[in-house]
Parts: sequence; structure tokens; C-alpha cells
Amino acid sequence: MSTLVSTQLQDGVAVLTLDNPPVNALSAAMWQALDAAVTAALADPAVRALVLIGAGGTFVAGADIAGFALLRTRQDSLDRSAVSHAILERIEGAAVPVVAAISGNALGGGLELAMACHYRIASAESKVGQPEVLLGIIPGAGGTQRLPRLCGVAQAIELCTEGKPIGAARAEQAGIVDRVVADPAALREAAVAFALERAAAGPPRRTCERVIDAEVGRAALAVARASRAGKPQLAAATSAAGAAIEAISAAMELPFSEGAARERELFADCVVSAESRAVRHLFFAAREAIKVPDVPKGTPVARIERAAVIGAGTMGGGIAMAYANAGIPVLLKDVDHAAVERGMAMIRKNYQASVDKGKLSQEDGDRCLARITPATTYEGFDTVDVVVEAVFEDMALKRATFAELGRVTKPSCILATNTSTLDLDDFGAASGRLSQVIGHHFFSPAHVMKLLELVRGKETSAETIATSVALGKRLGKVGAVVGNCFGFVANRMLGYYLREAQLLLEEGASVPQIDRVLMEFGMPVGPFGLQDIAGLDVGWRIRQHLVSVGKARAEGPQSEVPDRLYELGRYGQKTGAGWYRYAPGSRKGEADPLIDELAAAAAAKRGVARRELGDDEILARITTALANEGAQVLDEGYALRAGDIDVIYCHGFGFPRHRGGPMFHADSLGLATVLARVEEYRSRLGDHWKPAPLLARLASEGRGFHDVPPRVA
Ligand code: 3H9
Repeated sequence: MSTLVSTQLQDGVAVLTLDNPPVNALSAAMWQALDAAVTAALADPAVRALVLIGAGGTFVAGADIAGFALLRTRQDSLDRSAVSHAILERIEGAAVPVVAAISGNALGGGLELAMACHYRIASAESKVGQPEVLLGIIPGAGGTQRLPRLCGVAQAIELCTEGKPIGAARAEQAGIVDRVVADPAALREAAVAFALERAAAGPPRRTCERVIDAEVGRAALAVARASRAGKPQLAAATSAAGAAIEAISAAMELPFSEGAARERELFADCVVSAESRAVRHLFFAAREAIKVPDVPKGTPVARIERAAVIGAGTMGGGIAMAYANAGIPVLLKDVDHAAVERGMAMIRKNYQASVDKGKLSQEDGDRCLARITPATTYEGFDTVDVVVEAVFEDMALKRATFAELGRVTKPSCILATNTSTLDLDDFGAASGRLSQVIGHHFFSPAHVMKLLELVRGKETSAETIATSVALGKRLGKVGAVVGNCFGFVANRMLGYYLREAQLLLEEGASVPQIDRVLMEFGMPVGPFGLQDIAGLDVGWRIRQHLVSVGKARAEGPQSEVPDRLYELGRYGQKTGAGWYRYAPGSRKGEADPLIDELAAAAAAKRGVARRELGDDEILARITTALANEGAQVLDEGYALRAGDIDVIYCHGFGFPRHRGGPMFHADSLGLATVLARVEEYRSRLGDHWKPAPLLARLASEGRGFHDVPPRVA
């Protein structure tokens, strides 16, 4: 008998425990074991009911996502889905009641399994959902057919197109779950009692036999379709959401078996799509990016109960909010009362805005705010477990701050810095505790943006890294551990991305054209719009610092236009003009002929003949610049894996997830194509377009960036 599903008989109830750590995913072997165990239990005349429960405190987190890589053709996917459907139909067809006992997560195929059971009992902390859309697919085991029968079309569309799970209480209200038990430890006993109760009550109730209210359903479908119409970028990025809507529509219009057949077709289309391959890659890449070969599993992780942030500016305030939102009390220190009060006012405003928009209840907002304590001295810093320094990017100031932190914090305290440009080994040494110094590089706004670059210095200890990884997860961030080079991975690559956009501008493309091309590709904002949001003064300060240390942000020619704009006081949205002009109070940029004049003058100075540039060249040059520099970062070991770079660029700068990140995109094109582009640009534009040695090597070997194993330190 398989160990994946074990059966115990208790008071006439067969309790089937699904045990496939860590999340009881439904691999092909698990489906088979489940089918065999159900068939055996149903054949036993002593069995009056079945309970399906998950081992390890969780039900089932869905189909085994890694297994989708084996579905190479549409037919493979159709077959896979047909097998799951058939097994679930056998469960639903059982003559005795089958109860799903849900704790932890019932997601994707896990919820589909639970819905094929006749009844569902859930512990209060558990969550249910259909997150397939986040993997570029739709539920493929009857979810789009059974869910609307349980909770109605509108709610089913929300769950299947947004992918966000809901808690047990909401699931009970919606009709997805029949009963909620407060204590997860009591779930099994409660499920057995519930199963016996249902067995005594008569024949089981089957979800597939329920009827959907077609009038209400059609209205919900019309709303869903209308909200997607006219948004081409939505269609491109999430065609799976559109497919889910179609499958739910089939549930309403067709008998169950025909609707199920339609779901299988749509599922198969999605699984083999490039979009799904890309987002599935990112799912695993995000989980790999926090694994570091010399920080093994089991490395001690310190408890973080209290935190402090130094610097109450935009970044510091956002970081304090990230802590408060995660339930961690935090001191927010700045030099004087006025500075810290400015920060607190911004924080209060942010929470109020969330309350006003209905994203947060007033009580939760107040609770979060109460966790942030303003400070103007280091009093209380001896009690905190982590400090995040977010003062100005000034080496002397950072050195002084770390020297002070070495004195005022307890010896075990982690000393993190949010620097984006300075060498943390340099100023961190002033603390006398380099093993606890690490970069916690947040992205603005820090309480919203998901990426957290964790920058290891030359002496950062394994425990400091492991604790930071765990802390990042607690803060709800997507972490990636990187090495300490200028700009780390995110901003280093951004330097090449922006430089290429600026050179294209000098050669004759326009700001709106370049931004449009990148946005059509799927970026949320183009490179120039992005700079106008971040502030051109920020880039100018970075360039000044680099000049002072004899370096450049990207090797080779630099456009002088950003400096001209800075000199004109055009810092972006905040000054009403940058690469675009902004009407008072507006964030919508208007093209400004002055930019073209500045670009033409800069081109003349560099001897560049201006010409019309096509959209294809713009996109190819910018994405190739990213891939080539990414190869360099990977070769130098500042990123451990190509996937780490993908995670960083997607979560830090909004590289379209359905394209899998800059390195995945390059692999999809084929590195021979990417290399040929670099060589062509080199011959046409100059030696700064040198192919990264790793790119050249992999291309000649017919391999991709993702074939490179992570470095072992
Ligand atoms: C589906 O069900 C399709 C069906 O409709 C069709 C059937 C025909 N598969 O996230 P964590 C691994 S599609 C394989 O760090 P947490 C994960 O890689 C699926 N592996 O933990 C990691 O491995 P490692 C729909 C999976 O506590 C480990 O488990 N379901 C799967 O922060 C721990 O994961 C989903 O999309 C999986 N399904 O979060 C749910 N799930 O230790 C996806 C996890 O080697 N999963 N792993 O790095 C999640 O959202 C989160 O993992 C979960 C736990 C919330 C469950």
C-alpha cells in the first residue's frame, strides 16, 4: 500500500490521510494512491463514510506544479486533466458520504478535490482558493464547474480570476465550506462526527447535481467580461483569467459533463502556453532565490520581536509600515522632532488612505499605527532584534550611524542597511560587527513593493542571512539573496536599461515612443516615466557619487541629457517636469519638444547621426542590454542563479511576469539570437556592446542561462 495515502477505520468511518510533504501536492502518484485508497474504502462493507484529511497540518496545496513541465503537448494536458476529472467523479459518485477535512490550505486541485467530496469541514485558520490563474492556467480538475455551483458565478469568477485565497469563515458564508471548527487539533474528530451525522441523514449531496441561477450568473459574467474589454494589456498578461471566465460560463450554460469537457480543453490550452511556462518558472525561482548553498537548511534563525528604523523619510517610513503591518513593533528614529513627525504624518496619511479605500479596517489601521513609536534618540535600541538604517546616501553619515549602532544595540542585533549604492562592508565595519551587517534593500514604496534584496557582505554570517530570509517572508516580501556590488543586482541592471533608453533617444527615438514600446511589452511604466516618478535628482546624486570614486554606472557612452534636465531643475513629477511635462496636480506626462532638442544637441556632440528607429529595434536593444548585463552579474557571482535575476527584475521593476523575467525571456529567444544581436550592435554602435563571456559561452554550447547551476560558495 502506498505511503502517500494511508487509511484508518474509526467508528465505521474510513479516514484517508494524504501525506506528501511539504504541502501534500497532487502528483501523478498521489492521484493514483488516492484513487486506490478511495476504491478500497468504498469496497469495504464496514465503511459508512469517508473522511479525507491532509497530514502535516494542511490539506492539499494543489496539483504538483513541477509536474506540469512534463505536459509537453496539448494532448498530454488533456489526458492529465481527464484522469483527475475521472478520479474526482468516482469520489463524488460514492454511495456513502465523503467529507473533506480542511486545515492549512485547500488550494487549486486541493479545493477541487474538496469540492468533489460531498461535504467540507474546515478549521478556522484554513484557506481555500483557486490560485491557478497566477500560474497562467485555469482549474483543471472541475474547479470551474463545481465552484459556481457552490458559491455562485460572481464569487467563482473572483476566486478564479484573481487567484487570492479566502479564509474559512468567508468560505462558509459563501457556501464553499459547510462547517468551521475553531481548533485545528479537533478537526479530525469533528470530521468523523460530521461524516457519521451525514451518513445517518440519507444519501449524500453532490455538487455536480446543483443548479446555477442562470439569470444572476449571466449578469455576473457580463460584468466580468465588460471589465476586461478594451484592456489589451490585461488580455495579453492574463489570458488564463479570460479562459477561466469562459469555463465558468460553460458551467452555467451546459450540463456538468459538457462543461467539464470544455474546462479540460481550456486548461490544456493554458498549460502549454508560453505565458504559463513563464509564470511557473517565477513561482519556483522565487522559492529558490532565498536558498543559499552555504546557508544550509537548519541554520539557526534568531527571533525578531522588536525592530527599529533609522531615518523617517519616504523609505524609512515605508519600512516601518512594513514591520507594523507584519505585527512587529518598531521604533522610527530621525534627528529631531520635526523630521520624525513629518515621517509619522506621511504614515498616518498612508494608513488613512487604505482605510478610506476599504483596503483596511479602521481598527486594523489604528493597530498598525500604534506599533510605530517615533523616536529622536537611541533610547530603547538596546531592546530591538533588528535595525534598518535608511538615512541619506552619504558615506560619512552611514559610518557614524553604524558606529553608534555598534554601541547602542545588543550584541545579537542584526544591523541592516537600506543603502542602494554604497558599500556596506565599508560603513558597516564601523559597527565592529560585520557578521551581523546585511543589506535589506527595499523598493519604494517599501510597504507595497514586494522585492527585498538581501545583500550579503564579505563577513555576513549564515545566521544573519537565514534570519533575514525568514524575516523577509514574515514581512510579506519576495526575498532574493545577492552579493555586494555597485547597485547590487536590481539597480545595477537598471543602470544598463536606462542607459540604453537614453542612447536610443539620442539616436532619434522619442521619449513617448520608447515608453510606449516598453509598456506594450508589458512594463507598468516606461523607462522615462519611471525616472520621472523616482526623481531625476536621485540619478544625478548617484552619478556624482560615482564620479567621486572614479566609476560609471554603466560602461561606455553615457547620455548627457539627464544632467541637462537636472541643471534645469526638471526632477520629474515632483517639479512638474522631467522627461515629460506635467500639468499642475496631474501625473499624466505630456511630450516636451525640448527633450528632442537636448537629445539632438547631445547626439551632435557625440557625432551620432540621428534617424528614425523602429519599435522592434528599441525593444530588442533594451532587453538585450538587460540580458547581457544580467549574464555579467551571473558570471561574477553577484546573483546565484538566472532565476534570481528574473525574480528581482519582475518584483522590483515590474518586468512582465508572463515573460518570466529578463533572463528567461533571453532563454526563450535563444541565446544564439541574443548573442547575434549583441555582436551586431557592437559592430554598429561600438565596443560597449561587448558580449558577456558567459553569454558567448552558453550560446556556443547551445545552452541557456537557466542551465547554469547555482554557485557553491
Ligand atoms: C493546480 O492545482 C491545477 C489543478 O487545477 C489542475 C489539476 C489537473 N506543487 O511557498 P512555500 C512547494 S495548480 C509543487 O515556500 P509557504 C514549494 O515549491 C496548483 N510544489 O511555503 C516549496 O518547495 P521548497 C495550485 C509546491 O508556507 C514548498 O512547497 N496551487 C506546491 O510560504 C513550500 O512552499 C497553488 O498555486 C505545489 N502546488 O506557502 C499553490 N506548493 O521547500 C501554490 C508549494 O523545495 N503554493 N510547493 O522550496 C503556495 O501558494 C504556497 O506554497 C503555500 C505555502 C501557500 C501552499
